[in-house]
Amino acid sequence: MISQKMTEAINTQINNEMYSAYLYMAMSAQCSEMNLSGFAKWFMVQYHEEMFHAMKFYNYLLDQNSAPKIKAIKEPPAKFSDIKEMFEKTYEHEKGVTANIRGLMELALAENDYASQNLFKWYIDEQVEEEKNDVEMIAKLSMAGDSPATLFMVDGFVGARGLHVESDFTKL
Ligand code: OFO
Repeated sequence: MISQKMTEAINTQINNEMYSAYLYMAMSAQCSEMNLSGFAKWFMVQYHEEMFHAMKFYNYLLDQNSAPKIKAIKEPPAKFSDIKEMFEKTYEHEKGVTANIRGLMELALAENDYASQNLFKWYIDEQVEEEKNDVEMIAKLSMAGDSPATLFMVDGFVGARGLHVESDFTKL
């Protein structure tokens, strides 16, 4: 059993994760429009990862006999000036997500809620990976500069990213 305050905080984070998925779907759509299919795939994999994050929280609420509350998802920005800006925005967004997860952990610590602390530990580790990916991508794109040929090569490289999370949420 978790507190009402914790239920509400997790519900808010489900919505944040759904927004993350939506944001990366918007970025994937723009990459497809730009014929950068590798980056489009990278962001679509990220979309699935975010859906996984949302559904992991969702299932935790069900396991704790607390009702998930489905709220409206904010509209993401539709256009970005270029790929590098997308990753800079992604990095800023992920730093915000890290702060959200830390807030959840602080609440769990204040409430001596050990089960939620265990769950949030998984997200804390995940955020280290998420931010690292963005920093590496920004560095690669800085090295590529304005060269379309190099961007084409990087597009091929990032398109090799595979999906390593469960996307059938009936199995979580
Ligand atoms: Fe991108 O980590 Fe969830 O939101």
